[in-house]
Amino acid sequence: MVVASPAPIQTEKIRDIELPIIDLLAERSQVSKLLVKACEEFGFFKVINHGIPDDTITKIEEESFEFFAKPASEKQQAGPADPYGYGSKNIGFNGDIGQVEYLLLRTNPLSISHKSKCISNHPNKFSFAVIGYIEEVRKLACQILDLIAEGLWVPDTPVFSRLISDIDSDSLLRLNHYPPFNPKNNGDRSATSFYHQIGFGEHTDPQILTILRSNGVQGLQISLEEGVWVPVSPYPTTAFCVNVGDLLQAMTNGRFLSVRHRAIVNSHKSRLSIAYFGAPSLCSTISCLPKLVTIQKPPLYRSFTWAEFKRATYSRQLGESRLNLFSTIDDSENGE
Ligand code: GA4
Repeated sequence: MVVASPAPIQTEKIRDIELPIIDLLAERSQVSKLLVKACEEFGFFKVINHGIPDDTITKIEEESFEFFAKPASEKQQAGPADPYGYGSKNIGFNGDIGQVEYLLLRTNPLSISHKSKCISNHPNKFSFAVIGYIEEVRKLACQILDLIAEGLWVPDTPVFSRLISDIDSDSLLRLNHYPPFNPKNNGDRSATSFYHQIGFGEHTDPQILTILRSNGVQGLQISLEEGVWVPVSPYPTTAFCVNVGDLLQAMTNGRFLSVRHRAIVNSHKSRLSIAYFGAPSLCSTISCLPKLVTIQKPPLYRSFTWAEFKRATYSRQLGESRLNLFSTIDDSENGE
């Protein structure tokens, strides 16, 4: 969910914290343990030695910058975001306002080849860079999910990765461009806009796992405690930032945290972030893993399909009907 207006900065606390940095080349059982701990304590962590070639990252970054550098009228040809395609300022269909422009794409290669015709003057080059990146990042997401399953001692190791490897997976790729923001040039000196400018309002990611790459410019903040925002350092710049999504929180029966986060615009530099959202197919049923349900820890969530949950999350933002998929079993039995 994205919240429309952020609380003024005076009432917010900004605290520094170091997210765990996990070396994927370290000893396997050690890596699994560290991943589980990070998902439980922070819902966010960074991975290094991830094996994604520099060239794959450079190519997609170059294509992204080339697109965002185009005149507005040309970029509009890839929009409006329906929700896929080019969007500017509006997040979601008619959601809240953020100082961001973006391209939201399905990860299906056919869809990318098709969409790239209105995105780039060299569509083959663009789709080659994007498809290549998605393939690498999806493999990384699967590797992390398998390690997490091992760390949880779940007997069926591919229980999470299978969902995002599905041919009909609803995974997404989002290229975000946050232009620099100069407070002096901003006529509106209200408390919020004077001190910081929201690029993307606070929300949790509804999918399973998000893999984020940024161009070394600070902007991401996470909130582990109500009203306390923690800036995530962009270092090491070679790392990928990974976060637990709502579905992984539900599947782990609340053991893992899907943490609220937001993006702040930097006053000096353009920030580019590339987010891969690993999701199951729309018809997949999501349930708490039996291994994580005990008498002491009864299921916190009822089973639901990704389509149901996605619709509820998106429509909540539009202010439409609210399906309470995160209601407890007790609540639903009480008809609440
Ligand atoms: C947050 C994660 C992904 O960026 C996203 C976003 C989506 C959108 O931009 O269309 C949402 C947001 C995200 C959650 C609440 C709804 C939907 C904007 C919004 C207001 C692509 C996603 O899947 O959910």
